[in-house]
Amino acid sequence: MLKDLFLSLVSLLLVSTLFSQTKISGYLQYQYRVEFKDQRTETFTPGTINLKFSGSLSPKVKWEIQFGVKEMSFNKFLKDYYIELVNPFNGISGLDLKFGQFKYYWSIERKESSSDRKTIHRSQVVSGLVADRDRGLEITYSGVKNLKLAIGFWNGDVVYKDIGKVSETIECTRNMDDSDAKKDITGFVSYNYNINDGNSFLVQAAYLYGSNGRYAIGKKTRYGFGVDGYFINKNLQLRGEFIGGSDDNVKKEGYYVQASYRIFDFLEPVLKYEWWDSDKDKVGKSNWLTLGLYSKVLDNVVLRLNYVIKKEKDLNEEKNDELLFMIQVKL
Ligand SMILES: [Ca+2]
Ligand SMILES: [Ca+2]
Repeated sequence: MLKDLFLSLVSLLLVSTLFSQTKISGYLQYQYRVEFKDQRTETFTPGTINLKFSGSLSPKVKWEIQFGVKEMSFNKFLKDYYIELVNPFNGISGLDLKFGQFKYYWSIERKESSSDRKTIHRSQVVSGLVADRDRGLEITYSGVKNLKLAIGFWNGDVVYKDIGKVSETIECTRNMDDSDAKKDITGFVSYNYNINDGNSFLVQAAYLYGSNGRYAIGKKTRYGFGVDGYFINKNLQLRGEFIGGSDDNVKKEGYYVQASYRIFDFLEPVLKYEWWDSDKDKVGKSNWLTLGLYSKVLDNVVLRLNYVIKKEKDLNEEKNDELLFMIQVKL
């Protein structure tokens, strides 16, 4: 039934494409992964296959729908759907309104496209404390030079993966029925400065306050705060994020720092260190060290090779290091 619905939607969009200015884009990923457990596993997996349809109804009204073609669960397959009003009010320039489901402004890593991400995995702290996509409304203001401000209101329902374990992260936040508990409210500020040609830095801060109605705990509060930034010097990129927060009385915290250097397009070594504590009052933290290569072979093709050393601090060490290779093609 879901497949039928999906196929009819895609055909509708393809037909409308023939008669309009709809743009189709997307990407495919293919991944080879070795997990060095007691029993070593080697797996080939199609990572993500995303198909995006977007267009403008007028210069001030844009829309986008994005499907994760491989995702068969309804909570995941419909990724983005939104309408964006660009400068809707004459006299206030730099003001945008966005309604629907999408990645709102919060962390650098969550907002950046997966083909620009230097490592294959997202950081644990970003996966653990920042919703992937959510349903709501975002107001953005970028009318002052170098500065961007955003506030948003979101459904805020969260489902966790590996709940209670040191590896706990957010499993999904999208396509969930609104529990009608109070909305999440987010605030975001970003300052971007070009020092000179090729040298720039960015600093950002974000805050979230809301509730998590999924666990029949409408009164349980949830909050998070984050600071992140990067410095780019032509080929060198240094960046980091710190995020802390809580879900009711469970306090969570983590950060990552990452350095990459582009020797040339084909060869960009990456080093990333991350630390994640899914429950500050319980023993156990997770430390990952990623040694990687990021390689932009052609404009549309990115190759990545990562070795991830995973340490479970203050717990029985688990054998779970990973070797990953991923090819990603942009359409
Ligand atoms: Ca802990
Ligand atoms: Ca380990």
